Amino acid sequence: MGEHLNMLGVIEGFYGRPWTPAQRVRLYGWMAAWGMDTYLYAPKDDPWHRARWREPYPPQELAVLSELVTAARAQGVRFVYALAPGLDLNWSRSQDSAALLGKIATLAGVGVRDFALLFDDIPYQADRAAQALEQVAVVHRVAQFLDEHFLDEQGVRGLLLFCPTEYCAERARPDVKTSPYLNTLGEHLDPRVEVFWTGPEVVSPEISPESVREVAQVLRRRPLLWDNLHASDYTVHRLHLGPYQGRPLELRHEVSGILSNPNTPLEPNFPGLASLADYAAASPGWTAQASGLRALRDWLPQFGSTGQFGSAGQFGSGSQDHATAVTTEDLATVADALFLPHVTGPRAQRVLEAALRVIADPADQQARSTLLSARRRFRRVLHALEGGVNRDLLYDLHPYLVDVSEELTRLLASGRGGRTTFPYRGGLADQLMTLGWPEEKDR
Ligand code: GDL
Repeated sequence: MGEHLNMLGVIEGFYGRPWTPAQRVRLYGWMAAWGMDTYLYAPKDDPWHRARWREPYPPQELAVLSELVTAARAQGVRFVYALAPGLDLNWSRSQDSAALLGKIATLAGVGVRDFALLFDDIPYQADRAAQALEQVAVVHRVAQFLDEHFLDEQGVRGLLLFCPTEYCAERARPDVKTSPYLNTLGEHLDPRVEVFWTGPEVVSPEISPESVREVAQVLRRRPLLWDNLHASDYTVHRLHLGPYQGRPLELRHEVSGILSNPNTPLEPNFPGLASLADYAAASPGWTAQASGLRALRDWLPQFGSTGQFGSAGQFGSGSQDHATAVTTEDLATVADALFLPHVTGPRAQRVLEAALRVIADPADQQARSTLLSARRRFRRVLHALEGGVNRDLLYDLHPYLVDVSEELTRLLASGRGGRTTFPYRGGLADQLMTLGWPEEKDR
């Protein structure tokens, strides 16, 4: 993980469909290979994690968690269980504190030793300093409870992580430096408790060392980065396959660790997470672009291009038709199209420019061939997956690969007697998306 960070790993912390137990175990395998050491269990829509946090897990669900703790440990990955009681916790009610400690005790009972308390995305109280003090009281009560009952053999307490309600600069009022909420936390929260921070924004295109130093001063500790760079739960239009970008290497000295809260579908997280691990261990001269390409090269076997078919048996010969073998350049074209939240990659930009030229002049052969070549690459990736063994990856990428191919087909047909207008596909959200961008029409 490199000498800079105390913690490196993955948060299952998005809204929507949680990963399956099998997917999580698969993730732990990747993490072990990449030297990542921490997995935070915090799927927003596990009802027992957040909406119905007071209720105990049904035995079957608890058994699943217990197996995951063991599976993570077997790979050298620390399983941190997060509880998110903030939507309706009333700390002055003894029933609520009993429910909260009861929940922690149940998880500790199946082997969890590391916990997190999350207070993101909850209503603000009018008095934010008072809200911070109440959250501190909750965290300290849990810390005391763990100290009393669940120390390890060396008498050491596990990790206690905390996600504040002002978890990025854009949420701080009036600003990071003078926020009563953040200053209260800094002053009162046990210094051993790690505090999450997502950067200047919820999804931060860039995070500067200076911005983190500023919040570290207020919090009186280096924050733990909860990085939403690759998260996709706020849109169905994109996945994020780009590298870990927009974070200078020096940032590693300013944070206590980095945990990525990535794309909702698991499989497409391979390149982004591989690149994060690469960043964590990087030496000067490292570039995100080269890291992204390395990650895509490592991802290639999942597309059936390195003979795994033969050994897998199921699909016969292993002599995959050479013409359909996926290349790193094919994956780079797909990754550039589904790059990062605020930017597409250079290959996608070239396709977009060619598309504009084809619209202006349907006879522009050079532009047409750029579109045809891009479509060939998208289709090659799709066909390899269709015939491949990684069905989850096919299912996860299928809608995106088809979407781009279809649009390219439409553009190539335009001005050639082909059908130039399709019924609007995207429903209301897509139509709304074209509206109301007075300054950034081409976003
Ligand atoms: C958030 C949520 C997170 C979500 C992400 C992206 C934090 C601390 N909380 O605000 O659960 O996945 O945005 O939508 O980031």
